[in-house]
Amino acid sequence: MTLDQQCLIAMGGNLPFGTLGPEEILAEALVRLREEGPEIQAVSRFFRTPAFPAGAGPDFVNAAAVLRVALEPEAVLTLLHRVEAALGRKRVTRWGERTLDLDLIAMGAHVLPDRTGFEAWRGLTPEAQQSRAPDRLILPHPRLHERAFVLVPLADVAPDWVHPVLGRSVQQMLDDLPQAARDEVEAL
Ligand code: PH2
Ligand code: MG
Ligand code: MG
Repeated sequence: MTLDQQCLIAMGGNLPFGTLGPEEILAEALVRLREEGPEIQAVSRFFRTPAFPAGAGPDFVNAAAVLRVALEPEAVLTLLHRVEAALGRKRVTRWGERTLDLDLIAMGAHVLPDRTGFEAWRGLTPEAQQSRAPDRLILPHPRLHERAFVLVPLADVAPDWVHPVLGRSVQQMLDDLPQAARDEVEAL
């Protein structure tokens, strides 16, 4: 694995932490990330998005960032988890409410664990997605191309990044989504 990768990060949260609201938590997360070492090359606007699945809780604030790091993917994940924990993240329920979620969406054109593993996770039915979580890092994130709350912020910072398996750019994947899904993502 080559080092010095461009990492795409999705950021989100829908619960306060102490006196900080979701927007302030995301801003603080960027400060902490910078302190952890990565160069932050770009940060998107912040967006208000309805919780997915619908009715799962308060609206989220979502954003995206491009980091440059000389780390293995697992080490990037550890770093992201450290910043989440510092800002009140408790891992209780999957897809539940949270103060801060930092997801590693992609590292360059790497596919982890490999194409077959990626395709197995991408192909899960919605029911299986609810009940099964991968126990290892899958890259690119297997749901990224389905989610306006990921793609709209990413289009601010990396519209031309091409998905190494699907062969479509962020902007193309976003254009593939229904207009109604894109309209739900509102810049703050
Ligand atoms: N993250 C989730 C589950 N649902 N919904 C929105 N709108 N934004 C998110 O970031 C989000 C979500 C799991 O990480
Ligand atoms: Mg997430
Ligand atoms: Mg996460």
